[in-house]
Order: sequence, then structure tokens, then C-alpha cells
Amino acid sequence: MADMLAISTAVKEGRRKIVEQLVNEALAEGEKPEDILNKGLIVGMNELGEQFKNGEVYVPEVLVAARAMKKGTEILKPLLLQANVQSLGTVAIGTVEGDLHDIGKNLVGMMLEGTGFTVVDLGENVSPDAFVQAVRDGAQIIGMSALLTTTMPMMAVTIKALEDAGLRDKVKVMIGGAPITQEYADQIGADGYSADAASAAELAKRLIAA
Ligand code: B1M
Repeated sequence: MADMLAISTAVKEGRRKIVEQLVNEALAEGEKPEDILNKGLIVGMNELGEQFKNGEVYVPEVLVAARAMKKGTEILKPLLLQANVQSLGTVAIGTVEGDLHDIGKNLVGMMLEGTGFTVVDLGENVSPDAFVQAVRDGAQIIGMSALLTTTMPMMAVTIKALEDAGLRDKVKVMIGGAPITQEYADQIGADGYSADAASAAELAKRLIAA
């Protein structure tokens, strides 16, 4: 039986090679990729987040853990993606201006691709203008991620930029990230909020159908 505790511990301790080895072993034992992600990698990163909050670890440790987590998700990515012949639509996704957290955004992008969307990854620290340009370039959905309470307001600024550009009614806006809530989405006039990557893909399907 695959050892999810060992995977989450290896992420927490930033042991990239061990994460790689354990994830490959878990797959060889028949463990589902989504279970390795949710019960191993994400658990480790969330636990480290708590330690970070409590001042038990600092930015360098978190950075090393993020790299270890990335290694694990790189192995899982092709397995989480299913072959879809026809695209369901185009989603431009990015972390808002001022925010460099990209792990959750990358997972959401991965799930959207797996569901059949074409994903344009705008990266991190994405300006409102860059989101506006993505709509001009054909994105039907904008996906914004924010992990910091200080960068959340950039979501509202981006929605305002879409309005000012006369594009608000041409695009659906979905948002997410640890500090984001449905209440906040309603407050800033986003079309949808989701708490995790799997429900983000479901939300995108509902938005494109609407
Ligand atoms: Co930062 N950081 N960080 N950090 N970091 C948090 C977010 C924090 C909560 C830690 C803490 O104090 N407990 C805290 C924010 C506090 C606050 O604002 N209230 C914090 C801080 C303070 C900071 C710095 C300011 C620290 C400093 O420099 N003093 C700094 C800011 C840098 C910046 O962005 N300008 C900083 C830096 C960093 C690192 C660079 C070291 C690193 C990021 C590396 C990277 O992303 N490449 C980092 C990390 C890793 C974290 C924690 C530990 C983990 C984040 C993560 O990747 N989680 C985090 C603590 C925490 O969140 N528990 C923390 C795993 C990931 C799978 O979850 O991103 O929530 P998450 O994504 C989920 C859902 O939220 C959702 O789906 C995802 C998958 O299920 N989701 C969406 C996300 N986006 C979505 C979009 C959608 C839909 C759903 O639709 C479009």
C-alpha cells in the first residue's frame, strides 16, 4: 500500500528526489493519481502552511517544499489529463498582480485541461491589462487565483478593467485561492468561485454552458 504520510512528509521537508521516488512507487502500486495529489502532496503543503503561519518554518523552507511539490505534480500531470478531441472552450488563467503563488493555479489549470478546456496560462503576477488582452485574444473564461489577502483586491480591479474595456459581457470570470469565498465573489461581481481544482473544472463547464 502506498504511503501517503511519507509523501506528505517528503513535501513538507522539501525532499524533491524522495517525492519523485515515492510518487513513482505509489503509481506502480496502482494508487490513483488524484489520490496521490489530494492525500499526499496537498496534505504536505497544507501542513507546512500551518507551520509557516505559526512561525515554525520560514520562506526558504516553504520555497524548497514548493519545488518538491512541483516535482510530484509534474509526474502526475500527464496522468491527470485525459485525451479530449474537441475543446470545451478557452480559459485564460493566472495569479493576480502582486501575487507569486502558482501551485494552486497550476493545479486548477491541469484539471481544466483534463476536463477538455484549452488553457492559456498567463503565469503569476498578472496585470489587469494582461487579463483584458487575453479576452481580446479569445478567452471565454478568465480564471484568477489569489493567495494573499493583500492581492485579493486585484480581482475587483481586473473586473473593473474588463468593464472599462467594454468586454465584461463577453467573458465569464471565475476566482479562487485560499482566502477567497463565495461571498467575496458575489461582492466583486465574479461569475463563480470554487474552493478547489476539481470543483473549478465543474464550475468552468457550468459557466461555458450558461
Ligand atoms: Co506564501 N503565504 N507567501 N509562499 N504560502 C501563504 C498564502 C500564507 C497563507 C501562509 C501563512 O501565513 N499561513 C500567507 C498569506 C497570508 C495572508 O495573506 N493572509 C503567505 C505569505 C504571507 C507569503 C509572503 C508574503 C511571505 C513573505 O515573503 N514574508 C510571500 C508573498 C510573495 C508574493 O506572492 N508576493 C509568500 C511567498 C511564498 C513562497 C514563494 C515561499 C511559496 C510560493 C511558491 C509557489 O507558489 N511557487 C509560498 C507558499 C508555498 C505558501 C503556502 C505555504 C502554500 C500555498 C500552496 O501552494 N498551497 C501558503 C499557506 C497555505 O495556503 N496553507 C502560503 C497548496 C495549493 C494546492 O493550494 O494555492 O490554496 P492553494 O490552491 C487550491 C485552492 O485555493 C484552489 O484550488 C487549489 C487546488 O485545490 N484555487 C483555485 C487556487 N486558485 C484557484 C483559482 C480558481 C479556483 C480555485 O479559479 C480560477
